[in-house]
Amino acid sequence: MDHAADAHRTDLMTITRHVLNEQTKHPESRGDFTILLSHIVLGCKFVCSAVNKAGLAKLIGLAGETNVQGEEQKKLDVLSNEVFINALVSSGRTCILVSEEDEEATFVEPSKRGKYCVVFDPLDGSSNIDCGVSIGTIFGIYLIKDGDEPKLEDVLQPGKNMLAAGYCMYGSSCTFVLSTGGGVNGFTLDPSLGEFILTHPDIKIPKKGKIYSVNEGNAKNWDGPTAKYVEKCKFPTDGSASKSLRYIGSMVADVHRTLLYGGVFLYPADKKSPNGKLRVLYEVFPMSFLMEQAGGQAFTGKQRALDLVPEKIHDRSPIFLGSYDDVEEIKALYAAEEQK
Ligand code: AFP
Repeated sequence: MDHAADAHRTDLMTITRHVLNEQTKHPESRGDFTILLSHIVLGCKFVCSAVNKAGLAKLIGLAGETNVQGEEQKKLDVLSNEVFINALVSSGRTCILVSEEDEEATFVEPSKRGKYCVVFDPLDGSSNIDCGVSIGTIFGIYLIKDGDEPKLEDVLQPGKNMLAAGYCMYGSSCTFVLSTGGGVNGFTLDPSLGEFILTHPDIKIPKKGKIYSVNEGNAKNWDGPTAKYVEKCKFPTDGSASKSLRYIGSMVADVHRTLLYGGVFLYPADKKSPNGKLRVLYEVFPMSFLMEQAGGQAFTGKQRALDLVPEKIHDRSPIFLGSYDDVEEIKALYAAEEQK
């Protein structure tokens, strides 16, 4: 038996080890962020297990339906929200939580409060659950601005103030992608160990991609620059090859592919939805943060996405994110439109 090789195989960079390593770069750190993150990771493992068992456990279905035992069943997105709220509150490190599922922000009771604000979508892409398409959890973390008393303004900060952002994708494997502001790392859940292992260190998005990702069914309502860009993807005039279209309709899956393969993901404004569809705090900001950290860009059609200042917790914004050069092209089309 080759013990040396075995030892090497067990020298795994788990997510906890990775975050503890990062923590040593901040001597003033007392480990609060590490504790918060371990609670988020636990929530993701729980949701991953629930998603995997969904068909069997009959977790899928309308909230309020009853199962054979006469117990009330919960929809997966409702269950996931409860999982994350509980995990975040019990970490003792949070003060305000904003969830896609809850109309109002949750202010953590004083005895359990910490200094972090977490914005999250517990199960994004949930309309895809019934057909087994990849779905995910998206989150962003802010530090409370000042003082001890948390206020709504603490979560109405521009995305560039986020300390960390990430997502967990529940797909053919369970993948956790995280940035704490020093690049992007990807971890894959080893189900036999119950641990996320570093499998994609220092992810960098290709500078230019061959894929565009958009719901083309909305094309008749698009503005000029979006329509021109998609036309260029299909019928390039500079002699380059046409881009491929890939659209899952589940943001985590579409953004994950964009991050790894390059290209652009867009959910633009249109005549029916002048602010687009995606939510600023827990969709646009975390994904824009990751894109920039991976060397890409994120643009709203008017400005850098991370410069936006949300007015309300569920605000929406158009978004174009992905490879640096591809987003640069989109920016040029919007700039040309402005000059008309
Ligand atoms: P659901 O959570 O309702 O499935 O919406 C998913 C989502 O918010 C995001 O994950 C997708 O990128 C986007 O909506 C897809 O929207 P369209 O169905 O309008 O293309």
